[in-house]
Formats: sequence, C-alpha cells, structure tokens
Amino acid sequence: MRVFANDAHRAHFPSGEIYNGELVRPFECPERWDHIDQALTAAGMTERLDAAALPLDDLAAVHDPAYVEFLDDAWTDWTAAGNTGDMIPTCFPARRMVQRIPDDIDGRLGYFAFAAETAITSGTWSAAHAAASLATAAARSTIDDGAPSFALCRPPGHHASKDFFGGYCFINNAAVAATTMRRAGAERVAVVDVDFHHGNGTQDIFWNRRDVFFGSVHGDPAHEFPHFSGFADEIGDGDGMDATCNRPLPPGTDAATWFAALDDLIDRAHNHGTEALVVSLGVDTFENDPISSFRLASRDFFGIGQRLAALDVPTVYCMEGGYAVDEIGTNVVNVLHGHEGLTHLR
Ligand code: SP5
Ligand code: ZN
Repeated sequence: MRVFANDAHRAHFPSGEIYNGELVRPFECPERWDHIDQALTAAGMTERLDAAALPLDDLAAVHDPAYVEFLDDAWTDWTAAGNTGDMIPTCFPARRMVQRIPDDIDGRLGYFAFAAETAITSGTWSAAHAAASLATAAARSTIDDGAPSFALCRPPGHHASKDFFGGYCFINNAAVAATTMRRAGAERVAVVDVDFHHGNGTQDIFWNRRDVFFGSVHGDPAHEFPHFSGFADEIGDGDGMDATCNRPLPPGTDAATWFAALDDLIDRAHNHGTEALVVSLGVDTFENDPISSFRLASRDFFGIGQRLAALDVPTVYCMEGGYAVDEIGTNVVNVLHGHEGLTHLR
C-alpha cells in the first residue's frame, strides 16, 4: 500500500468544538494522524509520499470558485475585522431567506457553513488544501499503475460540498480523488463511503452524475449527524438517478448487519460498471468511538479491505473520520491489510 502523507495537517487545530452545549477539545485532532502514522510504520508501511500543491483551478470541478476563495481569504478577513478567536459560524441562511453571498465576514462564514461544530483557524486552509493535494497524488499514482494507495488526509472531506464546510470537512478529498481518476481515463468511478456519518458532501457533488457512483452505509440521519442527508430514498437525480445508494442503519448496529449493507453497496458499485474506486475511509464505526454508535470490533476492519479489494479495480483510500484515538491506527491498518490479503493486527 502506497501511503501519501505529510505534516501540513498540523496547521489545522481549532481551539474548540461545540459539543453537548459546551466548547470542548476537538475530536478531530492532530493525534489522530500521529497514531495512524505510527501504526503504519509499525506494520512496515514506512514510506511517505508527498504531493505537489494542487492548482486551485483543479478544484473547480468539485467546489465553487467563490467558496475556495472564501476559504483562502477567511482567516485574513476574520482577523482584519478585529476578531480574536477561531471562526465559528453563528448565523445561517435558513429556509426562505436570501441566498446571496454577504460582504461581511460573519455573513460569509454562515453562508458557506452547514454546521457550527467546525471552526476555521489560521492554518485551516493550508491544511485542507494539502489534504486535497495528497488525495490527488494518490489517485493519480493508483490510476497510473493500478496499485492501491492510501491518502492520510486531515482534515477529512466527505461532509464538504460544492460550497459549504462542516462536519470537520472543508475540501472534499474523496471527490477530488474521484475527479482525478475520471480525468486520468476511468470512465466510471465509484465512491464507497464507510465512515459512520453520511457523506452528504460527496453525494451532493455527484448527485446528477452517472459517471460517479456514490454508495454509503452510515448512522440513520433520523438519529445522527448530518441529520438532513443520507436517507434511503435519496438515490440521485437526472443523469445520476440510481447512481446514489444510501444504507442508513440504526444506532447500535452490529458488524453482521453492517457488512450485509456494505456487500450490497459493493454489488451496486460493481453493477454500475466501476473501473476505479475511491474509499471514504472513516473508522468511526468502531465500537468504542466516542461520538458514534456502531459496534465494529478492531478485527472487523480487516473485512472492509478484503471486501473492497474483491471489486478488483484500482483503489485509493482517503482518510475520513474515526475518533477513538488509541485504536485508530490499528483499525486503519487492518483495513489496508485486508485489502492486500495480509493478516490483521488484532
Ligand atoms: C468526518 C466526520 O466523521 N465528521 C463527523 C462530524 C460530527 N460532528 C457532530 C457530532 C455530533 C455528535 N452527536 C452525538 C449524538 C448522537 N445522537
Ligand atoms: Zn464520521
């Protein structure tokens, strides 16, 4: 497994996350990256491939230029306006309000956000840009020679849509990887999202498209974040009708039920004629994840890689969520070992 990773992620670490009505240390923290890095090294995956900075024009297939410009300028504008803390949106364009980009930075912050648990800080844009660059480089290398790769993206991406951030995500790394694979010649690409949370951003980006299948198994939005996306009756539209497939599952779902849903998604991706695969790899389905409610054990993660490898197409894994920091490395390595037909750690 080729690993794409660098230290640029460290620039992103807001001082707080709104959780349970309190400002707490963010669950999405740099230690997540460290634990994965250490577990990869311990498992013999010692090489780290870097990536050239992705030209911003290359993001236009995934994100609105005005949104990218907002992220790029956000911290400068925020501090110039005299703000002293991190950027936390507080006012949103709800139903029947005017959907127009405000001049004021507080207004723009709310306009381009969908969730307030995610703060922007001085290094957020550089880290998000670097993560997308890693996803691109990984996707390109995998299309070049067919060998699987893993992009250790941080911040994650699957909640970020064309023009909004939230759910700890700013740039949709998996969507950028899928776009890279399409441009490199794969006629049909599948994104399979195994993160505990629905990949609302990825779904939205490819909603009308037939060339990119999106399949997700996740906590039922009736009970879980992102609350307003990921129901079973969301199947795409227009050319993309039936190229989106959602398998919401109830809190407490065990491995057997979860894997039945994953097998279903993999069949759907296969029947769609996929020639290349992007995996949105969240390991927050783990039984001890602090913010999630599924019951996969560490050794179950091996089965994820095993099953995805059976699709037998060039595959790139993009890191998404997973907040049980002590076990995150084991769980990720188990997925990657499963893909390569090796044995699991525990
Ligand atoms: C990439 C990723 O995994 N993002 C997840 C962002 C989740 N943020 C909101 C968490 C709210 C948790 N609420 C738990 C209560 C469940 N009823
Ligand atoms: Zn998640």
